[in-house]
Amino acid sequence: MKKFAAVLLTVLVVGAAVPAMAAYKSEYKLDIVPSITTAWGQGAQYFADLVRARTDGRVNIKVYPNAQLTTGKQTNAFMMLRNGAIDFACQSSINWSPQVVELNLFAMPFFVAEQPDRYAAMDAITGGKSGAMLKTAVELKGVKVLAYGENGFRELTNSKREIHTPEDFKGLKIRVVGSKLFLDTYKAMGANPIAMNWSDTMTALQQGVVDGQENPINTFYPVKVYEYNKYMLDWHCVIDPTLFSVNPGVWKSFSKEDQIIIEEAAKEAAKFQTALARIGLDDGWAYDYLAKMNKLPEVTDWYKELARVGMVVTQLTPEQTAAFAALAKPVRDEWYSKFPQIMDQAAADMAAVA
Ligand code: X2X
Repeated sequence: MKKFAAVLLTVLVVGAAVPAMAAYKSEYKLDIVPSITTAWGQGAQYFADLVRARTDGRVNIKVYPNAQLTTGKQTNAFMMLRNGAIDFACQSSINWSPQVVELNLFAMPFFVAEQPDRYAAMDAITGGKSGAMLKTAVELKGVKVLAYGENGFRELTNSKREIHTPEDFKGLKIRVVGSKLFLDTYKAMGANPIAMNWSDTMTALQQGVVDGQENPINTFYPVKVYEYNKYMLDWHCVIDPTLFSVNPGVWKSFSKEDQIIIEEAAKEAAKFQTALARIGLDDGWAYDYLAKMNKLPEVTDWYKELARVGMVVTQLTPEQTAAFAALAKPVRDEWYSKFPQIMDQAAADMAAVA
């Protein structure tokens, strides 16, 4: 009886100290675009698993792959997350760039790629002042950001030929995400870009509606793009981070304790995802990091693996890259004027580690 009274007292005291909180949902929906088997998907799943384990199941996040929650319309994800139709997301900067113009920064052609160490440059942005400014830009539009993960540097694949010069681009129909900057860039470089959802892309490649697509190796390899596209241009033209994020109302409904757990889990999962996105491409820390976690993926040497599945990988000389960059320059100049402060800060952040 004494014990019961003590418990009751604790409940009353603790109850009085904690403001009334909305009940937790039985499931929180997390949106991603590609399959679970990608680095992107693995990182998102790891986040959900960490949160479930560390909250003793209080916060049950379910990952919905293949853009199920947006019925394929990946560029609607930001609006749906903001209005609460989606609770959590791990989303590419590209898919949010129609709503948050500053996120186009990562898709500026060769902006990150032209740095001496492209991965260090990326980390300098996401971990630096410009990354904080971008986070603020997203939050002002109504979505809470938990961490930056990574989809990766985007390489171009096609079914027709090796590409060395803009001339080789002529007439190639390239699927791009529904983002104006991608359409502008590919047009300027001489290709024929077609905006399309990722969910429709495999069929389009299969039926020859498009000749090619651009995505990180980690994202296109699991869905076997190499069965339709033999050629890959390894030019690292642009990169996209992912943003681990949550609807602000959902966020506020969590206890302080759970918020701390969720934020920490997002940071760890984002790092895991980034390692998976880079392993075999940037062999430094990613390999050691994943080995230590006992989570090395099957493929740890992408160039060997792409050759094994029959892809011809083309790398450009600096002069050849410069020819593409020169054509894309007017596009970069035009888009720079839409968010010059963040561009300047990102350039400074990258220069500091160059
Ligand atoms: O649609 C794409 O190309 C993908 C999967 O990379 C994104 O969602 C940005």
